Parts: sequence; C-alpha cells; structure tokens
Amino acid sequence: MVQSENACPELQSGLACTEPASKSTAQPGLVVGVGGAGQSLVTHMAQQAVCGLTFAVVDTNAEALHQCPLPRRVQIGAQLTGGCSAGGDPGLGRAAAEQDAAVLQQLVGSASLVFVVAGLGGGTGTGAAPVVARLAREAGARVLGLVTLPFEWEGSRRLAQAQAGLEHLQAAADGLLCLPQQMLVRMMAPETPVPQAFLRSAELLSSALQGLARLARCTRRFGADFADLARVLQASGSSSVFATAETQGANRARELPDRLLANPLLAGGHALAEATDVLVSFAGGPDLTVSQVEYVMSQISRHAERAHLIMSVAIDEQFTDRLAVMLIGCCGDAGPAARHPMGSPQASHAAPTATTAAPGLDGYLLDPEQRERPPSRFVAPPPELSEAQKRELLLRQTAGTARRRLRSRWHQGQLPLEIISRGRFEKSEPTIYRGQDLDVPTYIRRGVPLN
Ligand SMILES: Nc1nc2c(ncn2[C@@H]2O[C@H](COP(=O)(O)OP(=O)(O)OP(=O)(O)O)[C@@H](O)[C@H]2O)c(=O)[nH]1
Ligand SMILES: [Mg+2]
Repeated sequence: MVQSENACPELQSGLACTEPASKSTAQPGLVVGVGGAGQSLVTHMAQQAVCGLTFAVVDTNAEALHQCPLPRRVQIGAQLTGGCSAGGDPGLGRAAAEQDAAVLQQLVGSASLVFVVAGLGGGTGTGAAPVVARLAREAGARVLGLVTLPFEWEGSRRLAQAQAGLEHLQAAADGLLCLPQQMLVRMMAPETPVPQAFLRSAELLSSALQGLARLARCTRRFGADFADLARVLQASGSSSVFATAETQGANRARELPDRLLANPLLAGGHALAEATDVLVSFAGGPDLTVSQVEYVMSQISRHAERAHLIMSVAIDEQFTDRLAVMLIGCCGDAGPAARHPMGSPQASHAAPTATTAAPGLDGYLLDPEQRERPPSRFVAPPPELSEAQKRELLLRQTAGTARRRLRSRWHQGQLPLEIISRGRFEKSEPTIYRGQDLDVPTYIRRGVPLN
C-alpha cells in the first residue's frame, strides 16, 4: 500500500498509488528506504534536500511506518506479519515484498533511476530490498543499492544474513555501494552512543547519494557515465571505499584533496593503495578549469598508483565557485559481479560494461586503455564449493590431522642418553631437593623422552 500524508492513517494493502505510472512523467529519481534502517537513512537523506530526488519508505512494520515523517510510505506483507516486523527473517521479508509486488511496482514504476536503501542483516530490508530492486529494473529503471552491513557485535548470524542479502541485491541492481558499519567503530570514540554511530552512517550514505545522483543524472557531463559507475560498483561489492568532499572559493581545488583524504573511510589515502579501479566524479560550475581538475586528480593518483582511474566531470551552474568530488575505489575482486554479470537473467536492460561503454568516452578518461591490470594483492575469495565438496574437504582435513597425530606418536622415541659425567658440577656438592639431584637436567630426572 502506498500511504500519503493525507491518506487514511490506518495502513492497508492496496491503496491507490499517489504517483503517476507513466514514464513520460518520469520522476527525476526515487530513493526507497526498505526496513527500519532504510527508513531512518532515507529520512535523513530527505532532509538534505538533494534536488531532483523523491523519497519513499517500505516496511512490514506498520507502527514504524506511522512514525516515519515521509509522506510516501508503503506497508508490505500485512497478511504475513500482521503489521509486525519480519523478526529478523529475510525469507519473510522477501515473501512480504512478493506478496505486495503489485503495489511496489506502482511505487517504482514511473522512476527512471531508483536508489534502494537498506540496513542489511534484519528481515525486511535484507529480504525485500532485492525484490524492490528487481521490480524497478523490470520496469526499466536504473537501480543502485546503498546499504549498510551490521556491526560485528550484532553477531555472526546477522552478518551472514547481510552477506547473503548483499549478493541478492547485487544481482538485482546495477550496482551497489556498501558501508560496513563496523568501519565506523575505528572512526569514533569508544564512548560514542549507538544513535550517533547510526547518524554518521546516514551522513556518509547521504553524501554518497548526492554524488551518485549527480553522476547518474547530470546531462552536462564529460567522461565516465552511469555504465562506468555501475561497473565499478558491481565489481566492488562490500569491498568498496567511498568518500565525498566539497570546497568553495578561489582555493577550492587546492583544499579539496586534503578534505577528501581526511575522510576516515579512506584512512588518509591508504585505503586506495590496493584499489584497482578508482572512479572520481567532479561536480563544478562553468568556471571549473582544467588545471583544477588536473591538480585534484594528480593528488588522488599519488595514493592510488595501481588503480585504473576513471573520471567524470559534471557541470552545473549551481556549482559556480564550488567544487564537489565523489570518489569510489574498488579492489577489482570481480567476485559477485562475475557471478552475477549485468546481463544476468534479472537484468532486463543491463547497462553496458566499460568495454562496451558509450563510444567517445575515451577522450575524457585519464587512462582510457583497458590495459592489463597488475595482479591484485588482495586475498582471493574462497572458492565456491557444493555441499558435497565441502564435506569431502572437511573429511580429508580431519583425516589428515588424525594421521599427523598418529604419525607423531609412532615416531616418538627415546634418545639413549646416560649421565657419564656431572660436568662442572662434578666436584661440587650435589644440590639435593626432595631426594632429587637438581644438577641433573630435568628431562633426564623425569625420564621425558626426546625425539
Ligand atoms: N544506520 C543505521 N543502521 C541501522 C539502524 N537500525 C538498524 N540498523 C542496522 O540495520 C540492520 C537491520 O536492522 P533493521 O533495518 O532494523 O531491520 P529490518 O530490515 O527492519 O528487519 P526486521 O525488523 O527484522 O523486519 C541492523 O542489523 C543494523 O546493523 C538505523 O537506525 N541506522
Ligand atoms: Mg524492522
């Protein structure tokens, strides 16, 4: 059900969607928060007044929806959960979304660009976000995910659920940007209250949303486009790093790299050292100069020597005398991307990869050649094994350990040592304690066999 501020406060499934369904009246961009974290993240994003975007939230939890200040609220799975949350069960979250797929289709149907926002690890966001993404793509929208992963202290089950949800969302969307919330721990003082940490997540993802929206939508843009963005985001999975910075005034280009690298997610630039792809998206006014871009790029490339740099410049009158940069780095583990390439069955209109990207881009790319990349020093992802293969591997390992233990017992022997002399203690009085001569080595006194 889609709920507007004026609609009946009683949330019911099947209310008419308040948005037009026609693509000719396409919304500039729709941001959909799914689940509890999705709601609070999107509420924060909506307060940042990102132009050209509209906001909506989707949840199983009717009470949480009632408290959400945004006008466009959609309750899903009322018949399955009775208006409660999915209780941490992503299967239930997914079923809830499937049950109300028609309403969700109405919600996303007229958007050309959809951002799906969720905190992964619980039930609704983890299960329903991939369904929302899939429906949006099927309706012809370009879809990007913006998600968080749980803190480690939330437990291994949540982390595993989040990881599975991440892969589903990655398969359903054109790309996603992921913020592992555990990274916030090292950015904050130990006594930081949890709501403060959540607020920091919201700020980081809000600024990423602004950068992504600019890159995806700006018509006066040079260089990398949505296809490049999608490729970098698809390849990065949970291993991407991102940062945004904005400066103003005559010194804006000089100040920008420092401000960007001060972002704790970049760890002073160290996080870029291993990156194989770095996308740098500029937003500037018509007064943006070549030397300003060159300076910022030269500073970034000093920290990302191994990376393939991809650049995009968006020109917007509102950025006159201002400069904003969004940086996304990934470590080139094509992992889930390779497993779910953009031409996957779910992809109804897969965006082209960089090699098939729009002709004419090359002139703007700093490194347009698809040169061979240096081998990554990242630890390779574990191989994908079937259950039977895992069992066999486990059996072999266990058998190996047992054999090693047995072998070491068989080879245990005793060296034929005999005390013939007490060495320099020969002439001295023996040190007898509880009937034992302490000048005799302990292993001999105790009869410990040596190999
Ligand atoms: N940044 C941020 N993260 C949150 C917030 N609430 C929860 N999270 C994170 O998001 C994960 C999922 O929690 P929720 O969004 O509450 O779960 P849900 O999707 O509503 O799922 P159910 O309540 O089980 O139906 C948690 O494990 C947290 O890591 C929040 O307000 N802000
Ligand atoms: Mg919830």
